[in-house]
Order: sequence, then C-alpha cells, then structure tokens
Amino acid sequence: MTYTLYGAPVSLYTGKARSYLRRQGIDFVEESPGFDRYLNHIVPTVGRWIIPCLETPDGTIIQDGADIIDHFEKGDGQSLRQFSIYPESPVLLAIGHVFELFGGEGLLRPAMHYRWNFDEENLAFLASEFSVLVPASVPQEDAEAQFPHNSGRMRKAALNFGVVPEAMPLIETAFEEFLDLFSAHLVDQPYLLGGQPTIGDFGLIAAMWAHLFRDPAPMALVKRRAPRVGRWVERMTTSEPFLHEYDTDGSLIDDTELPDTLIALMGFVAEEYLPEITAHVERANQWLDENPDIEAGTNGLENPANRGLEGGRGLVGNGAATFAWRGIELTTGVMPYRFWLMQKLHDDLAAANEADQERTRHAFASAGLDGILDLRTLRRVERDGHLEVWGPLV
Ligand SMILES: N[C@@H](CCC(=O)N[C@@H](CS)C(=O)NCC(=O)O)C(=O)O
Repeated sequence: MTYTLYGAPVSLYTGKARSYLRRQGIDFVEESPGFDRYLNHIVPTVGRWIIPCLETPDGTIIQDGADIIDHFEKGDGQSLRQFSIYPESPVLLAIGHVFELFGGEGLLRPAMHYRWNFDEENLAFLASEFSVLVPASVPQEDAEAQFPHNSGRMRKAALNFGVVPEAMPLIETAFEEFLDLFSAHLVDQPYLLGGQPTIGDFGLIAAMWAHLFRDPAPMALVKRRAPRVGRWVERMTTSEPFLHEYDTDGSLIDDTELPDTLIALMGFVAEEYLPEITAHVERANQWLDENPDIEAGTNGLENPANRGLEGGRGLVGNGAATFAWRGIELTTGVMPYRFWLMQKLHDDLAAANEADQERTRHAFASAGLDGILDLRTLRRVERDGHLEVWGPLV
C-alpha cells in the first residue's frame, strides 16, 4: 500500500499537496474524487466534499493541504521526507508562514479572475478538465454536460473573493506587479527563501499551479511576462532538483540580510492582502461578540461543514467584510480557515526568543507588514474532525 491523494489537476489546493509530495520524493498515487472510495468512504469521513484528501497506507484520512504537509513534516510520515520545509530561523519561518497564507488565500482573486473571465481562451480546456472530477463510469459527454452547473458554482464563488467587474482591471495590474516582483527576486534565488523550497513556496504554488500556470490565459501571461516565475513553477512541480540557472548548495538566505527583492514582495503582500485579512479579523470579532454562546468545538452554524462565518463560503448575511483595496471598496467572504493558517505564524513566532521576535517584527515593519503580527480573533480557530471550529473564549 502507498499513499493515495484524492485531488484533481484543476484544483488549486491539490496543487499544494501534490507539489510537496513530489518535491519530497514521496510515493503516492493520485485518484479522482469521482472514484467510489472517495465518494463512499472519504466524503462521509471528512464530512464534506473537499479536495485534497490524503489516505495513508494504514487508512488514516487527512484533509487539508497544510495538514497533509504536516503529516510528513511533524507527524508519522517524517521518515519519508528528504528535508524540512520549515526554516530554523524564526525570521524566515515567519516570512514562510505569511506566504503560505498569501499564496493559498491572498492570490485567490487573480486565480479566479484569470480562470473564469477569459472564456475564449479557457473554456474548452476547463470543460475537459472538470470532466475528470466525475466518476469514470460516466460517459465523457455526460461528464462535460455537468460543466455549466459546476462552472456556475465557481463563478459565484469568485464573487466571494472580490472578483467583481470594477475590480477586474486592478486585479490584472496587481497580478502583473506580483509577477514582476517575484521574477526580480528569482534572479538570485531559486526559491522564495533561498536554495530550497520552504512552506512559503508551497503556499504560492497553490494559486500559481492549477489556475495561474495551467489555465491557458494566465499561462500565456506568465510565459510572456515572467518566464523565470514559470521556471519556478516547473521546479516546484517536479521531483528532481531542477537548478539550471542557479549555483546553490541548497542553503537558505541569511536572515540578517534579507534581499531587497524579498522585502519588496512582502510589501506587495502588505498592500494586496493586509487590509483584507485585517477587515476579516475585525468582522469575525464583531460576529463572535454578537454570538457569545457559540459552543466551543463547533462552527456555531447549523451546518458544521460550512466554511464561511455565517455559511457557504462567506458572502452570506453578516459573513462578509468590506475594506479599501487599490482605491476601491471590496467586500469578501470571511473564512475562519485563514485565521487558523495565520495562527501558525503567531504561534511559531511566540515560541521564538525575544531577540528573534524583535528581529522578525523589524523585518516585517520594513515592508509595512508588521500589522499582521498583531491580528487576533477573540477565539482561536481549531480543526477538529477535518472541520474548522471555534475554540473556547480566550
Ligand atoms: N483548506 C482546504 C481547502 C480545500 C478546497 O477549498 N478545495 C477546493 C478545490 S481546490 C474544494 O474542494 N472545493 C469544493 C467546494 O468548495 O465545494 C485545503 O487547503 O485543503
């Protein structure tokens, strides 16, 4: 028996887990969520249809990209990985955590925009790609016939992330800026923090693979505008080291001399994502204040599988937050999962000594990103039984 990854080529979060498994040389097979075992065993076990899920050789099921990675980083699978993706330096670790959050959550706007608003370039490709999500027993024609329904759901989901007409030109300007900054950084560094991929790279590859490098429209943009970023994507998605243009011994950058190009990328995160995550924390705290009786260990909602503050993915009732972004106002759905990821940053930093905490704050401040170090929800988000739940009042 080996590991089975239930996921899909077209899926953003599967890309994060798959990239990790490949880079670490871990044996696995990938199966479609259309398979019987996924539908009849995995879904009832994890309580919702969601990918990726990993089934270990002993039958344990792990849902969530971050938890799948941590099975090998910190759990039973440790002997199977080749290197740790968590830097020892608390400064680099904190930066890595920020890019895990930003790559998987903060880049959703361009990921959804470039997938769903370029029909001429993308649609035939996506119809074929989505057909592999349905059971193999379903004839290809029928599988493709389900595409309008599934794509309709996803187009609606894009609204939760702020992909509205007014924002579209700004999303494109911002993404091009990101490509330019990342490309400039990769002149000297093969990965975000130096000679080896770290947790930050595995966050970024989430948005950068299935959506932004595989879908035809953004793929053409990346190849045209930032081929170096394209090569980073390729390095992140192969199992062998792929170092043509770099002479590196695999060590990470010196945390006392962060490259300007990295500070510039962190500055981009501050502009692009800090106002949003700050507004989400504020909204969640108002909501928690208004709902003091939520039982610890639940999401406080009728449906425990719901991922937004008030249901669905977010834009429901009071479950959304409004914030200023690039000169306009955006409203996006609040998803407690993001707080759970951000807690990793806070927890690891809290475990560092005072001098390292100070150095980290200083580095973040030089990019205007130090605000993220102080964001806290009134209750922690925990994961229990594969679902996000509120912890006790702190
Ligand atoms: N936090 C989860 C997110 C997984 C996720 O949202 N996966 C998408 C596919 S890329 C999904 O299953 N969506 C199903 C839905 O929203 O209905 C993780 O990182 O594993």
